Amino acid sequence: MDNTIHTLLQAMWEDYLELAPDARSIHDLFAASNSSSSNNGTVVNDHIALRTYNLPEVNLAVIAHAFTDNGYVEGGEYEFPARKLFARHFQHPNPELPKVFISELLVEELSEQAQKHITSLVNQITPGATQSPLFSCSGRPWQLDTRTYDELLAESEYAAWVAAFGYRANHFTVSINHLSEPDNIVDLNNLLQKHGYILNDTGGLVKGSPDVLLEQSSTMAKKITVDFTDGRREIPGCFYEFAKRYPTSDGTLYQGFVAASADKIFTSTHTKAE
Ligand code: OOG
Ligand code: NI
Repeated sequence: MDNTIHTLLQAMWEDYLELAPDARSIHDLFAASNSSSSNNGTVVNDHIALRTYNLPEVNLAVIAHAFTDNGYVEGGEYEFPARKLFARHFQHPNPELPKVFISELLVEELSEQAQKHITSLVNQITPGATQSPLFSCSGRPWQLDTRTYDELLAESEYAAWVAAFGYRANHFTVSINHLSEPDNIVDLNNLLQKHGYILNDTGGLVKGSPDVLLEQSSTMAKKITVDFTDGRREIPGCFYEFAKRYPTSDGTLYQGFVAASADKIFTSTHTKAE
């Protein structure tokens, strides 16, 4: 495997474990149930996701660079008008590497006040910092106070999440296709709930269907302690997703995403029910 991308993905996984307190135990639950299969205890990661603002310094294309410089190519594009988001996915010719889903907030569609807040966050980034190959797991490159966070939150949960957490994977995704058991998403959701994990139920636990070639579910991000310039708060961090892909007409598994399902996965980091 390409060394640079391997290093980046490993660093992203380690950073993610800090912000998703349930991730290690969920990973180990599936690693254990897979240990007798040909996968030998490995949990295959279907994709990771990153979030950003569409300002030129940090937009989707800037964040994608670390991946496209290492062999990733652009896949589908997705629009979320109600959330004021645009996204693309990237995939690697090596099928063992996870897909990367990157979204950006259309900042010009927010209020003047929110635009000012976001511009002043982005202006704090050290020039050149985004060029670092590890920028995608560097966390928050700006200072943030609770008033700014609250004002952004009132307009956009996504805007506030990026302000609080910055640049890192907001989720990793267990590939159900590579599990020996459970082999279907309903049994997997039941198993997770039996172990006490809280799942995202926006629009039902299962997003998508075999008809759209992709079924997904996710945990709700647990609250973690975050430092602000004026104190600490408990706010939702990162979550875990589960995906089962179905074959297209040529017999290979569908590799894209489904906007209507993605729209519901975004709520996994929300502070309020939608
Ligand atoms: C991405 C939500 C969409 C998927 O797999 O459809 C998604 C996000 O929450 O940043 O992950
Ligand atoms: Ni996802």
